[in-house]
Amino acid sequence: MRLLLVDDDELDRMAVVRVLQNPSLVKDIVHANTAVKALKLYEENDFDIVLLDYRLPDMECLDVLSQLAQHTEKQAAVVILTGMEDNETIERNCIFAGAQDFLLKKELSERHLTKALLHAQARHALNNKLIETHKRLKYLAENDPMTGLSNRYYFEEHLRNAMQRAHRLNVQLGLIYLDIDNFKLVNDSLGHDSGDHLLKQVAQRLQEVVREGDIVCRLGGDEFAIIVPDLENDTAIGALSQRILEQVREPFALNQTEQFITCSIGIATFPRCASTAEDMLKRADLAMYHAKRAGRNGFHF
Ligand code: GH3
Repeated sequence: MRLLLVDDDELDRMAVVRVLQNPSLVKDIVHANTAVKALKLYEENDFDIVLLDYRLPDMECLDVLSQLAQHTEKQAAVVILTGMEDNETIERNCIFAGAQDFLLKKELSERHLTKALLHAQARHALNNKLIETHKRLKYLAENDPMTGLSNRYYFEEHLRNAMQRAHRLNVQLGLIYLDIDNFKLVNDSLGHDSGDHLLKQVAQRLQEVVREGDIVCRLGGDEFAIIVPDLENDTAIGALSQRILEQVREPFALNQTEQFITCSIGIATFPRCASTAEDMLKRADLAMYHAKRAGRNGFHF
């Protein structure tokens, strides 16, 4: 274990070292006598455990904890050391702020310290597992497993936020609604697996054609949407739609043959077309329907 020992009192640090070195609990101990030094060392190194004195001369303990917690890539467990007896509230606050355990300095025996370090590590491992699980669930909730694009749930959330932002900054926002033409024919003639493969390739091309910051989503089936924040004008979104039509018209490799498809696009812009996300989607959907009625393979506002 690599340990960062943070305490401004040298005698207290020595007491910890004596206990730690006795049963060789920890191989490597790095000392810091201020919070600033500790945070710098933490940033530049990898530690398994941080033993942090509750009272430091240059920063509040809770602030140190919150800065440590910002390094989400780090794995260290944090144990607070305190000389204070009446510590219930402080202990609770520290645990909420990210510390894994809390230890009274007067209880600094080999047995207590070993137990605290083991507890801290076990709790930290559990926390990391929870964080990983949460990340995974969030990814599954927001993404389409087949294409890897954002899904409808994420799309609706993001469109709402993007419209609020556009309103705040007084800028325009564009929404492109895209539906592949006669996609059922692909499934019917080449099979569902080839249809899936084609959808994945379309998704990839859409990602390649948009600007950084544009959000491409699969709404479901053969329907896609693109949120275009900071839209300059109607010409810009018309030009993007034209580029998409051209990219989708390029041949796709399927079953060792080249397949040609087209798509229809509906466009809505904020604030001109609608004031809510639901209405924006309806307007873009309606415009797409007009593009289909106009003969497909085109876009419509
Ligand atoms: P139109 O130009 O009028 O939109 O014709 P279309 O054939 O595309 O009509 P429609 O949108 O009704 O058909 C979509 C088809 O997409 C029907 C459905 O079976 C198929 N589909 C939906 N989801 C998937 C999927 O995940 N994979 C595959 N391969 N096909 C799907």
